[in-house]
Order: sequence, then structure tokens, then C-alpha cells
Amino acid sequence: MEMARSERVSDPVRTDWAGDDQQWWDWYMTLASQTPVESADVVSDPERSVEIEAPEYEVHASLTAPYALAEESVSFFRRNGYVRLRNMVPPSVVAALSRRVDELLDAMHGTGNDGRFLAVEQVWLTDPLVRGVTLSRRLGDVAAQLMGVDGVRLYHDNILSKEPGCGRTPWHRDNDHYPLASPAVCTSWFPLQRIPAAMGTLTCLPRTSVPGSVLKIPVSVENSSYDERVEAELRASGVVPDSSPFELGEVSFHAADCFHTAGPNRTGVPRRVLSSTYYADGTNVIDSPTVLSGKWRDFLPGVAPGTPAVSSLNPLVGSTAALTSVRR
Ligand SMILES: O=C(O)CCC(=O)C(=O)O
Repeated sequence: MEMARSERVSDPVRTDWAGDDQQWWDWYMTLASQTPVESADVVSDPERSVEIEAPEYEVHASLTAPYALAEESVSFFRRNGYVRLRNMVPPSVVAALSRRVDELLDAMHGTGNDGRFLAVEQVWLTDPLVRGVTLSRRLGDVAAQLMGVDGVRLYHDNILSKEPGCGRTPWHRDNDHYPLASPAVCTSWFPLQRIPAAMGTLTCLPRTSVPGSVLKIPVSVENSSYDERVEAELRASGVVPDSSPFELGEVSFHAADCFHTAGPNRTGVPRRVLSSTYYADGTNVIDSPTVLSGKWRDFLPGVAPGTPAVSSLNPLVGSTAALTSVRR
């Protein structure tokens, strides 16, 4: 009997990622079109922050306090699919987190990583300071409020370091990555230093500006063609994404359907962020996760495709209840 095509040919998309998480990122960055960063392109380093580091108790206290989310921020997020929130944490807290993240990256990846994109996943499981961010009501409640859901669970957290000389992050939407069957999924992107445009700032395309032609481009896991085609369509449409710099203490949230990229790091300083992804309580895992979903089974241990996305690694982090009283 003739075998079905799916039995004969292994589908490069509908398969689990076989390597580890860092290998996934190393591969994923090859899906971005790159212009080599020439030394003449390298810009002068951004001013180093000289903030005094907050002690641990202050880091925890600042992240436990609710954030006064403005109505305009909620409507901006719902219209555009992302929002940036200033003064989410004081500079001294960023400084304390930044030092801890430097230590964690150094322990895991050592030095001499110019040109690479480094990741450390599930940091909340081992580091109490980072756990204070990932599981904070301050981030979790804001995620719930922006998405308009009663409660959110954690999908995963990670440290993302775009080292000096590292190229672009490919254009993508996270809902092509996360195996979560809900539009109510969002990621907080928490810079650990100021991020000028030349350092590879997160660049989001407002929902209202997405040309219809971009939505029709098929995702490729073979090469950088998807990234190139998205870039070309945006250029042809004259659409300008938001690549403004980040201030110290500013945190952005982007929805899973938000098209985003990040530029190359043309400075001599690593661009480091903490990123955590939250989803609405009650969400299921999709029926067919793909290679783009990376190590999703590590983030949802024991959870089968098509069943509720709940495990011991997906605590409830935030809810809308707490915020209504502190709205501006
Ligand atoms: O940090 C980057 O360059 C990309 C991050 C990203 O794509 C995300 O947080 O969804």
C-alpha cells in the first residue's frame, strides 16, 4: 500500500526541535537577512549607566507594587498590538538586575561571544532576583489588563543578549512560535540598560499599519526569505515601524500577533533584556506545534498538544482585579 506523503517525507516545520534552546536561537538568527556589521558602521558606545544598585529587598518591593496603568496605554496596546511603559521600574532596580544577568550569562556562556545572540531560558526556576521579575504582579497584572483577561499564566522567561556585532533578529510574529491556541498571549521585554537604536532596539509594527500583502507571505524555516519578503513589502508600502530607543526603566509588551524585529547591535556593549511571556488562563496547547516552537515541551512539561496549557511551570502570575483600583 502506498504510504501517505506525511509518512515518507519528514516535514521540516511540523516537527519538534531536537537541539537545546541556545542551538535553537543560533539557528533562528540565521532566518534573518543580514548586512555584515562593518567596523566603520560601529557607533560609539552608549553612555554607561552609573546608577547605584538597589538592594534585593528593594527590587522585590518595587516589583510587588502595582503599576498605575493608564487607560491610553491599554487602548494603545489594543489598537497597535504593543505598548511601551515608562518608569515601570526605578533605574537602581534595573542596575541590580543588570549585574545579576551579567553574572548569569558569564556563568553560562563565558566571554568572547561577539556577534552572537545568547539566551538563558527559565531563569525564574533558579534565580530568586529574576524570579521576582518574571512572577511579579507588576508585570503579570499589566499583561492581564492589556489583554483584558481575568488571569495570566507564565509560558517562559528568558535572558536575551544581543552581543556586540550581532545582526538583525528576523521579522516574526510570536504566534508562529508559541504553541498556544489563544490570541491572548503577550511578552514583556524589559531592557537592562538604555537601548539606543544602534544597539538593536525592539522594533514593532503597529497592527493598523500591517499591509495585507505581508499577511500572505508564507513563513520559511529554510532560509531568510520570509524576513526579506516582509522587509521588502514594508519598504514598498512606505510603512515605518516603531524603533524608538528605550529609556532606563521602560518596559514594552507585545501581543503574539505583533510583527516585530530588532536591528543589529552596532555598539560595543551587549544589549541585554529580560523577556517573559504570559497567556490567558484557560488556553490550550495547539494541536500541531512546529519546529518554530523550539523547546516548548520544557516550558509545558507533560502537556500534550490540544490539551490545557497548565503544568507546575505555568503559575498564575497576574490578574485584572488588582489593577482597577490603581488606574490613572
Ligand atoms: O530581543 C530580540 O531581539 C527579539 C525578541 C523577541 O522577538 C521577542 O521577545 O519576542
